[in-house]
Amino acid sequence: MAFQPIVSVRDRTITAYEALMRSTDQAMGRPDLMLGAAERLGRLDDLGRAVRSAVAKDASRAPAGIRLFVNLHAQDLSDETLFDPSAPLSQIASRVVLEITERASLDHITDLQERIGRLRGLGYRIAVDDLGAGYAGLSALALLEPDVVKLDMTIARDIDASATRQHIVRSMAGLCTGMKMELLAEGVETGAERDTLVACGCDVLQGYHFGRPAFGFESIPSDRWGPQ
Ligand code: G
Ligand code: MN
Repeated sequence: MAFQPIVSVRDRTITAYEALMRSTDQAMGRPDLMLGAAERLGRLDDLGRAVRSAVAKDASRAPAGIRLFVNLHAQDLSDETLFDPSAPLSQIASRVVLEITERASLDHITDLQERIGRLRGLGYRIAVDDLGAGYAGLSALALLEPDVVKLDMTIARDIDASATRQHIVRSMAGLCTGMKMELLAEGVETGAERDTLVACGCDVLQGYHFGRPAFGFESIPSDRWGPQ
């Protein structure tokens, strides 16, 4: 697994890392290629279990008190091992935020809300990933009542030059405050994007500007935080 930092700009601290699967196999260079192969081979459950075990193992090396964000495939929600209290990741559930992407179809999952409730019962928190990229964005909020909302990186891109996207983030920040959800913007690549997002009320950020996914828990270069 590679890990990418998630930061609070106001506090100038790393609050979490997102775990991202990586393969050394040239043909499997990107997660979507690995997921596609697993899907074709009928082995999505095996891949999901391997990812969750690997994260649980790496977590012992993560800085204390730091949360870990772990991506779920929609099909993982139908795998009983995800809900097993003795599974490796369940042991550290209180430190884990499970990301559910609205791009993955959640429609065909029976008892979705009951399943999410069971995950919360184990201590997991829930994030909606890539909000704003798919077709069902806001309905995913109503369906999952997530603890964390991750705005798709298309929202952050050049936001300093887009009054419209600034309005969207301000509105989302208000909505998230009202619903007691944490708002996070992904794909932050420049200082201008960082400063604009913070000014719009989104202080928890992730992106190449702060750190690329790396094999290990890397720190943030001190020049990335911007003006005090
Ligand atoms: O779907 P999800 O949000 O989990 O995808 C995260 C992906 O985005 C990872 O593969 C990661 O390498 C990539 N990523 C992370 N930060 C940035 C960024 O600042 N810019 C771009 N273009 N990609 C990023
Ligand atoms: Mn993600």
